[in-house]
Amino acid sequence: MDGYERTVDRVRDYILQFSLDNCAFGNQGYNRVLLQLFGYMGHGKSTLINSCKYVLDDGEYRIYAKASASISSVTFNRTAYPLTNIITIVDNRGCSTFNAYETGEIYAQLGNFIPLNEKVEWTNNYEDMIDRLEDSEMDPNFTDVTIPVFVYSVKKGLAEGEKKETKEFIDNCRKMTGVYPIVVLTHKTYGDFLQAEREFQLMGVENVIKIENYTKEDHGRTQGRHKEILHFLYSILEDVNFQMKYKRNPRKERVERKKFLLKFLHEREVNQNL
Ligand SMILES: Nc1nc2c(ncn2[C@@H]2O[C@H](COP(=O)(O)OP(=O)(O)OP(=O)(O)O)[C@@H](O)[C@H]2O)c(=O)[nH]1
Ligand SMILES: [Mg+2]
Repeated sequence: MDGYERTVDRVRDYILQFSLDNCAFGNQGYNRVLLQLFGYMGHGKSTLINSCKYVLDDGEYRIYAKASASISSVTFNRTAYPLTNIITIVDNRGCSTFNAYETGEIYAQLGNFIPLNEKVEWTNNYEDMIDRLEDSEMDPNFTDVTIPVFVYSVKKGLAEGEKKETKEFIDNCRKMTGVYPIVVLTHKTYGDFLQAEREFQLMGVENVIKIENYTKEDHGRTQGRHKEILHFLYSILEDVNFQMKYKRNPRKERVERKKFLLKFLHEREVNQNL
């Protein structure tokens, strides 16, 4: 076994065996790490899930999350895929833009106010949203450490209009979850990933991962691609370890998130009626 294989196997084992119980103060009431994907349509969210499964399972390439080249959305449901006993990755419907319809829904998802495995609708209806928030109190979820993951293909490059909405969105994701989203740049050999990385760093993003996904058409294992995917998951767990070094209060965090969300929805409603 050469040095590379040893490293890959070691990192994979670390990820597979990761447990929140081993964090500085134990699990503090959390029992799952939830990687919540979002991004524009067709940028490689579903494909990223298949890449993660491929690398972690170390078997045949299988399609778990349906992915294809299309000008319209492929994914409409928010589906959860367990990667390990602790880590679950959640596919999402792609946004066409990041306006208040889409972002409101995503903030609610990030705060765990919306159940998993349901169809995602972008709605601007204030009463509907408030109803759903109230429903979520029936069975409140405050046991997930949620990590937002923004998937962006470098094929296109960020347009000026997109930069502004993306920056605002990234800031709000942080308010909603306490962490900056991790940015995963896909199609890295199809555009200027250095430029894209810089733009996201200027928006405050601390962790930008550059990958070339394994796809249905091209999934011949390469050392570089394996390492990139493992690095993505490993760096998330590093971040989780860091956050869990401090005392947390899951119930209180949920209340803070709810306040933020209610304020956002209220402001959105007011602006709409101007
Ligand atoms: N070459 C290459 N192709 C990719 C990469 N990531 C995704 N693709 C391809 O891009 C197309 C769209 O990928 P999806 O994973 O369906 O994108 P999505 O973000 O899930 O799209 P929606 O569900 O519609 O929002 C598919 O044909 C993928 O095979 C990548 O890193 N490199
Ligand atoms: Mg998809």
